[in-house]
Amino acid sequence: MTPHLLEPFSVHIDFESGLLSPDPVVLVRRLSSLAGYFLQNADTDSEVYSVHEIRVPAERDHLLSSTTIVLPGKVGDEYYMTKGHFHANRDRSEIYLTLSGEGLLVMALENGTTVTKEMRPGVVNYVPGHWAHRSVNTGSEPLVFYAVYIGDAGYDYATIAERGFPVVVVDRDGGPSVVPNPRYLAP
Ligand code: S6P
Ligand code: ZN
Repeated sequence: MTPHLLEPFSVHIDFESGLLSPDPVVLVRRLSSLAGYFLQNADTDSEVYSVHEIRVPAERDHLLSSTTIVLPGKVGDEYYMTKGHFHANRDRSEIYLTLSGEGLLVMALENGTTVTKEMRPGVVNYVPGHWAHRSVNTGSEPLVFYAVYIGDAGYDYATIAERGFPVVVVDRDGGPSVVPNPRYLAP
């Protein structure tokens, strides 16, 4: 397919809030849309995170990018986090640049191998293809990061929804601890 020929454009990102202007596509995830992702059930429908995506066609020749704002909070002792996904086109890689807040980026291969990296302002995390990725806010302020990914990366949420991640990030004595996920279904 011939890629769309776009006009060059610019977007402003507020590094503190993660908000974009002009006119991003905004997706808000609340606890009700994350049922089954946390070990415990939530008794509210609070917002957990939002994604603010720059409008570009989802094609191989373009770079999609977005900010994600993960709010501070916990369900039980588990920190607020994104759903997490593999890319539908598994080999598509991605870059995360943290703009504010602090957290952990949990990455896992389908065979269960897991790597966890710190997210803090100024840190670039490289997520190679084939690694599922989930961002966890371990701080008391919003975790804000900018992600850039190959336009046709796509999303496979189903594998994580069914199997979970091999580890979960929980509050132990006031700080984050990465522990095995008792509900993980190994391949
Ligand atoms: C897209 C990229 C991010 C996430 C966002 C929300 O490839 O990894 O923009 O979509 O951080 O996470 P999730 O797992 O709900 O899509
Ligand atoms: Zn991704």
